Amino acid sequence: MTGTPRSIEGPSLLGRVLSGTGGVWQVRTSTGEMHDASLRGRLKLVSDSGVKLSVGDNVRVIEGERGDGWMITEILPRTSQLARREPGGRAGERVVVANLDQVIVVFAAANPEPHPRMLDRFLVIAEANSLAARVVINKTDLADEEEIRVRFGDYEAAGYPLHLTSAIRRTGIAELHAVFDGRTSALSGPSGVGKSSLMNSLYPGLNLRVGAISESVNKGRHTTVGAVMHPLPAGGYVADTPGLREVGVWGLDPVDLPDCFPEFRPFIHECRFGNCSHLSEPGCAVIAAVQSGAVSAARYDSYSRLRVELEETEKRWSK
Ligand SMILES: Nc1nc2c(ncn2[C@@H]2O[C@H](COP(=O)(O)OP(=O)(O)OP(=O)(O)O)[C@@H](O)[C@H]2O)c(=O)[nH]1
Ligand SMILES: [Mg+2]
Ligand SMILES: [Zn+2]
Repeated sequence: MTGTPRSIEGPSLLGRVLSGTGGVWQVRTSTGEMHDASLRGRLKLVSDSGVKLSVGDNVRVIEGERGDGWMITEILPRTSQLARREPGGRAGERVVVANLDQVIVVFAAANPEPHPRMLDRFLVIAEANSLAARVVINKTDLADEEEIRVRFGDYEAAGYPLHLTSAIRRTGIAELHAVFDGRTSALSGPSGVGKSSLMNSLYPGLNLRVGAISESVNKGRHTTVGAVMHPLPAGGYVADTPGLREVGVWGLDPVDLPDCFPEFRPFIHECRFGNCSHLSEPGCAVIAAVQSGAVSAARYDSYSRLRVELEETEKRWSK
């Protein structure tokens, strides 16, 4: 519709925003070059009325004249986003990464001990943003494979692809190429589970920092460190998304929570009451499904805890 905007600066290039630091954005152009770019003044005005630039955005950039540096002149429409609702109801949302194809949630089979209730929170964030999600259990060298499969069987039953890997033994790594290559993925999971190690064994050139360093660096900081996207050699990107931890702060509307548990979906419209919270109402089809074993009691336990938490948050916000 708009075509390539022409101006005295010359034609624009398409690019992807990989990170942002204090008003300067690192943009990778379609030709593979990296440029530091700032938002053109006119776009800043537009962004006040809603569209805020985010890591992952596809943009047009031009090189300014007289050594002005590179400028972002246009933000292209998004196909998806990972966003949190801001406190204060309708005040808007903060986009953490734009144009994601999937969320990969990594947990360790041991060290740190996996908490499935925490895994559920990561998956809820993916579902709330309508993003496909997968589960990777790393450090399989530290536990028995059969036990791991039983332990995480609820996720396969709920429809999430489950991958078992050991970054150290390099098992299960090759099949991850089919998962990451050519797509934009957000990597999430607790600290120390081996996310960086996995990426390094998949893509040796990536050289992500492994070990406790990244954690200690982030410890004293109160500002949320933004997402950073890494281009992959076979095409695609992987985004490191710090802060993807506490589902409460994502500000989900409690009534949207049941739909964030895919295995509940066949039941949530079968309850006696249309506005059933699936916590304690008579004639609740979700509770009946838990009792019959059709839905995992552990996953339902996560649901009920989160539901209560989100109702509390909602009350605090509306004050
Ligand atoms: N036994 C075993 N140890 C692993 C494996 N993968 C990673 N580790 C170790 O686990 C520790 C943490 O690995 P990282 O890759 O830094 O973990 P991370 O998830 O990136 O952690 P953060 O960046 O803090 O979020 C390191 O000491 C790794 O050597 C594995 O498959 N098996
Ligand atoms: Mg790491
Ligand atoms: Zn119900």
